Amino acid sequence: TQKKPLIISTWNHGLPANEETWKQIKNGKPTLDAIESGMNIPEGDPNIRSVGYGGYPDREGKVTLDACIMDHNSDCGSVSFLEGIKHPISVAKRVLQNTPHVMLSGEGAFQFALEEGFKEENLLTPESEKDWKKWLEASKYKPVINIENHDTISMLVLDEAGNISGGCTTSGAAWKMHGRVGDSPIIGAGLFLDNEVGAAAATGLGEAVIRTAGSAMVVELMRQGKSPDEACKEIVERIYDKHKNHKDMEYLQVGFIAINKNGEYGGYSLRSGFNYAVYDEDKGNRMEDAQFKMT
Ligand code: SD4
Repeated sequence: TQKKPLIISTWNHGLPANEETWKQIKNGKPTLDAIESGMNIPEGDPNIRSVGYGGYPDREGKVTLDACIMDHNSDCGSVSFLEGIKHPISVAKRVLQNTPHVMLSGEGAFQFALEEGFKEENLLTPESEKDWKKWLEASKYKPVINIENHDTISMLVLDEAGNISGGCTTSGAAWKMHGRVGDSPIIGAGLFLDNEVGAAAATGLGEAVIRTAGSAMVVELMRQGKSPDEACKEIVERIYDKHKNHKDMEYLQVGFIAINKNGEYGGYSLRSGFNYAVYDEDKGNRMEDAQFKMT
């Protein structure tokens, strides 16, 4: 079986992202550029309310974005709490390539984006503004589980050279506090990889993923010999144990995807309803359902 390349992305919006990334890899584009182009699709789609343009705003009506990208050399770039820029994954890639740093945040990330030639845009669509005004009537923060089968898009790639890279992009939790940063831009939480072992990425309630260093742990479990499925399951079990008496439990959902160096992949979530898009030579681009702990 031909196991390379292999692309795996979270949720339904992973399908068009995988499609574009696959095409670019096959055309010989650098893997990071291919990841960027794939993830730009859900970022730019106003109907995807959990990523980029059209994403749900925070409680002040501001759309603030988190994203990161990481390559096989363990180089990474990340932006958090970024406003006014449609494609945070692209800014994250520039942080990786054009700065001595890993992470830029807020106003500084925005200024950097402008210097890199990105243009300021209003990311709050009329639909999201309407939903925000409706939310304001009660102003209750209660994250929705498996938000319309979207949430964060995380993508992991084993490329034709056998190298591993990945990315993650989101508008974060709807109606979050202004300034809230989730797991998605945090290397080790929303995304982690070690080119000698494999890669993992998360979706769901970022707070729970940060508390447990989720993606980094999945990679370490694979290093110890666990399969991607087993490693994702073990960290989800751990997150459940840590949260079963926690105030977040009521709306807690987390899901992980993982790949290893041998081209094996897997995923696991706390609650049912999590699926991911997988693209390989054998079976093409398709959705697969993750195993889960509870409904
Ligand atoms: C985050 N994992 O920021 C992301 C996506 C999300 O509820 O909105 N979760 O926590």
